[in-house]
Amino acid sequence: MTRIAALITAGLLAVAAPALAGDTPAPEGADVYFVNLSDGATVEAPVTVVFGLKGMGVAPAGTEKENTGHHHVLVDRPPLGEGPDGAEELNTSLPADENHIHFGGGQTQVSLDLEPGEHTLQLVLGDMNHVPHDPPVTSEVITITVE
Ligand SMILES: [Cu+2]
Repeated sequence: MTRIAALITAGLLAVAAPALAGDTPAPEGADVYFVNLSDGATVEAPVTVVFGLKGMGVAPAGTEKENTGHHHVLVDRPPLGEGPDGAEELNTSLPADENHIHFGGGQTQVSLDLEPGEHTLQLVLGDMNHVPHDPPVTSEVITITVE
């Protein structure tokens, strides 16, 4: 490949990448929030977490429908956009592991069996492909203490 062809290919990739993900729009005023927990709360395990959503609807993962998404709980990790991959994670499917719990069935609450101690929680809405919306619909990060 010539140098010029390589540059053109790289340019095309750079232009194409953002369109592949993170481009599901969220309506103005959309918000996700903790219904039953507040920052600094002390609770007992298992911890019931109820997800609140306004301005959008809940739909199972894989559902292509405007202004919908499914819930995720981020546990004990930096706020979305400040993880190891930085802002890149705003355009990427959320991983599925103990720090990123998906509710692809459209669930609106969970009972978390957290170890005693301090934990941080954040709610993040994801689109049909588990990618945050544009702009991302996220709650504040709360810190709770599990007794
Ligand atoms: Cu998901």
